[in-house]
Amino acid sequence: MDGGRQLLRPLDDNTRETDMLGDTAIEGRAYKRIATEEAFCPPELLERYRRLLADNAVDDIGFNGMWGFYANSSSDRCQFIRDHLTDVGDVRLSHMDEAGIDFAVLALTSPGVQVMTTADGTAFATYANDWLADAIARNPDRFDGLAACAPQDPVAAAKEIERGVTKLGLKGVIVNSHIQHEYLDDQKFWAVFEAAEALDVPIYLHPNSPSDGLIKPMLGRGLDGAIWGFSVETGLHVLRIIVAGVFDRFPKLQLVLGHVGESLPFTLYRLDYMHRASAASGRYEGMPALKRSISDYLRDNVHYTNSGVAWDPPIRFLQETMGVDRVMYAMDYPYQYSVEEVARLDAMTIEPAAKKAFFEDNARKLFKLAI
Ligand code: 1DF
Ligand code: MN
Repeated sequence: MDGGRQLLRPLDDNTRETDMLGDTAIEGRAYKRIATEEAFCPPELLERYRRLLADNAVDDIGFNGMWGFYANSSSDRCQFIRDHLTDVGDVRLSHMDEAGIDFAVLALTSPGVQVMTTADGTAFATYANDWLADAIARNPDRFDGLAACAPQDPVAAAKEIERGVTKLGLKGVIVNSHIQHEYLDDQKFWAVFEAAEALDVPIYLHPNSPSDGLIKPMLGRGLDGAIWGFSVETGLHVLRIIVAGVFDRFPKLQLVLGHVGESLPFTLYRLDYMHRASAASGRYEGMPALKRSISDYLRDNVHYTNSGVAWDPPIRFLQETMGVDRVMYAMDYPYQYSVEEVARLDAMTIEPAAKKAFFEDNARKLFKLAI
């Protein structure tokens, strides 16, 4: 029994009739729609993944499972993903038009170059950023993008971030979570944070499959992917970064988390309580006392997108806990291309100003978009 109250259910609850669809023209709309977690893949990357898989060259259970599927399966889903990841031209633009997406911030699909050798990853990041800059130059009124980098060589990664931002005009950095089972809280990677903070651009900490130490119990029930494992991996990654004291060292640094904060906002109270208790007791060498609480860093050093979640209760909760000015729209194209989800989000029960902040203003400000 629900005590007479109508309980909220995802998917079916706020399904609206198709008359909600079709609000795609910009004229007369109260806001532009800027989508901020939109994946692409140069055909050459797909080829590289196929070769790495055939050679069994990557020591990463998650990569081999995920890209063994996406690169080679003939299922409709995989065909669709491959065709649309590699297109940054007419088909993508027509899908954006169909869904009423005015502008997309593009990022190299997960795990990008992070599974390659250090030399190959460093070289490929440069290639991918040039490829992306070309795509943006062909449609500058529709696309901007984030710079890929290979944190395997943190100093080279920092240089590529600088080139991407200052020479190519890219608007931030994409890191697809773990780097060959290592995490950015390790000080050897901090040149990446230093570059992003100095250039005043955000780092989108996008999911990857869980690292080998984390993935095994997820595999037997298919829970390693975007359904759940991605959030466990990426939520863990951002907590490692916070707990290590990265934001005490880089107080102006901004990260972006998708998927309504990879479920972390719901646990804020307990994170703060237990962090305070554990840090004060000196229980863990790797958990030093910090200047502020975990929720402070999550509120002041992280922006959020709804990517993959077209449901207003968690989005409203995120706005309530993190601030209306920190929550942005993302579709997660082509992994979750859904015109109907745009209508659901248009119909959210939030103030018009908060809706405009969500769809348009926050992304423009954070990524310093010229549109
Ligand atoms: C999936 C989703 C795969 C996302 C991704 O990278 C990815 C998926 C290979 O649905 O399997 O980036 N995503 O961001 O939601
Ligand atoms: Mn994504």
